[in-house]
Amino acid sequence: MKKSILYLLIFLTGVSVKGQEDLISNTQGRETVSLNGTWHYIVDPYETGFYDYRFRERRETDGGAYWNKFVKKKKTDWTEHGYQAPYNIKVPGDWNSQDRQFVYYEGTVWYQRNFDKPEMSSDEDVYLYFGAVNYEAHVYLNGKKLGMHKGGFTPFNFKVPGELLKDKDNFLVVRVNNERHPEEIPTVNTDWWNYGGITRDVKLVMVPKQFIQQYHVQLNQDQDIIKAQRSKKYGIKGWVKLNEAVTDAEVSMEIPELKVKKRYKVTGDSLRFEFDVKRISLWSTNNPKLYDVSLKLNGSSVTDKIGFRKIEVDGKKILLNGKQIFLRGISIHEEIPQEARRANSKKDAAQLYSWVKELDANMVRLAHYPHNEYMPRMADSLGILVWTEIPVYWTIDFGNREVLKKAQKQLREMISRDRNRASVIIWSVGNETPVSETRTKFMSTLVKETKKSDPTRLVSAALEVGYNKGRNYVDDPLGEYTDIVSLNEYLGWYGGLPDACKTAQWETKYNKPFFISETGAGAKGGFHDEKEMRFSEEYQKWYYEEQVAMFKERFPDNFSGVSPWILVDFRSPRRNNPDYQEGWNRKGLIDNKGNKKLAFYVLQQYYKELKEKAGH
Ligand code: GCB
Repeated sequence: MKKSILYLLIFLTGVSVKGQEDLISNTQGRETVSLNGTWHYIVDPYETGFYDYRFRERRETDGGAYWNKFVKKKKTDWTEHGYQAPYNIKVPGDWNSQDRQFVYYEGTVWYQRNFDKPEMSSDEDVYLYFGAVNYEAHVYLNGKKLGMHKGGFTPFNFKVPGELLKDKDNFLVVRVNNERHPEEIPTVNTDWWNYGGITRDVKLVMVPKQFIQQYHVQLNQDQDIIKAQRSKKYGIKGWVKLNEAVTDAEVSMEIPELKVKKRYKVTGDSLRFEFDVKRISLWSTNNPKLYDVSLKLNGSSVTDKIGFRKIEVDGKKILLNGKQIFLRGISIHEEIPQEARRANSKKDAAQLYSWVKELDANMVRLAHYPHNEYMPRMADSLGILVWTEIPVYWTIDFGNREVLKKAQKQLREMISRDRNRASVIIWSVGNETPVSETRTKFMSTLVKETKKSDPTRLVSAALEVGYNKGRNYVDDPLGEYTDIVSLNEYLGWYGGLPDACKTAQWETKYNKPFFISETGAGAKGGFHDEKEMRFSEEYQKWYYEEQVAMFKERFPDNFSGVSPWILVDFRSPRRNNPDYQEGWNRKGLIDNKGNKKLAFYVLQQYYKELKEKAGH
């Protein structure tokens, strides 16, 4: 073997690579059959389909169990459940927006549909893949339970045992429950709507018995990117994880545009690789260049589009490809306000990003949970930087080890799904968690785990600001662990009036980039009055004017970006002012009918100026 090849190729057995072990990443680059469309449902607030009249779990073959199909053979046969029109429900989609009876519903709904066996060869397996189900999903096929998943915003899949799959009319049932619990993530208390249902795509994924389950292909983040640009020699580094251990198999990787064609021998269930290439057009906000990448195990392939970039912190600055970047951000909930529903499609993502682009933002904070995979994918192709986070929000049960495990699982699922997205530059481990020793231990464990699992990005968390007589400071001990110090501030809304910004002092004890992960004020779209009038568009405009002036004049030199709260009004059961809110958080720069409020233009102006100055 040539020395250069030896250098390029490190094949190791049993290398432990970090990911959510059983998740199949990048289903968009694989052979799939969609199970989206019209399903049937049963609303089951008493969970009769799951428990018998003694409230014991029903046995698998129990005819009263809602996962079992009832076939009437003679007149005397009877049942007390069934799936048929007009009990139709759209998948993907939250149930709340599909029928008035569901608006506030929190409980169990059973979903059902039939499907035929997809065309596949005898050496293939089928997996059932769910983009997300909020919150708890129990999945049954032809009367057998395939598995259970908790966590409303991350994907999961179950292998379908070959013997279970029939050629025609496979009877698929999902028991979905969206009740809130103190020991779950998020916990009982949030400032967003608890949309229930199968909220994201469902598909069958056909893969060979042995296949590439996950992979990571990215620039070696240890290299000096300026030097690499000068010498036109870039290191690419990553790993491949297989669904099971193999002996003496071959993994190949191709990036045709970069003339990369590599072959690796693999024994075990993973391999790491590292090689150099000449001339890469680096991915950036100005140049969202994506390369076709294909990975093959024994001839069966998964394909992706990957951008290569380096994101790092240098003292007080954030650098993208070695150049300082200011994050002109905007926070987003995964909602289409005009229809008071969860966003769930490519079209919805395009709608949200068209507003982001109009604002001249270069970054989004996808709050407060991982959004649909369409969001980071589209950000990749639009050149928008992404902050994505897990719903460790407010008062999680930090002392509970089981809760920590649930947070770690959601974190792994988020990272496993999105680690190949160049746009994703920040993993966030939570939002406004109240400072205590127990909480800091919990949160710092998540930060450390994130860094171990993916050292190619920055890690943060939205912290709270301490106010003391005009002096605003950040001394949350979690700031020791994060790469950038981010905080949510509402000076002029929750505290004082907007002109308090004129004299506010800002300090942080951390010599790290300083990021405002939220700032905002409420305004009902179309309501005009004097600027002192709360909830008027004028008040919100005033708030933004004062905030922007403060950013320009009074912020510390490590100020590296801001993602105001929030792009559009969103539903929240906590917001019950009958004149202005009626169940909506009104801090959107765009109202729930899609109309821009006055403050939109203040932020837009600020971002235009910043863009002109920076040239990107
Ligand atoms: C916050 C929270 C966010 C709320 C927002 C508000 O600090 O992080 O989830 O929606 O304030 O509107 O009060």
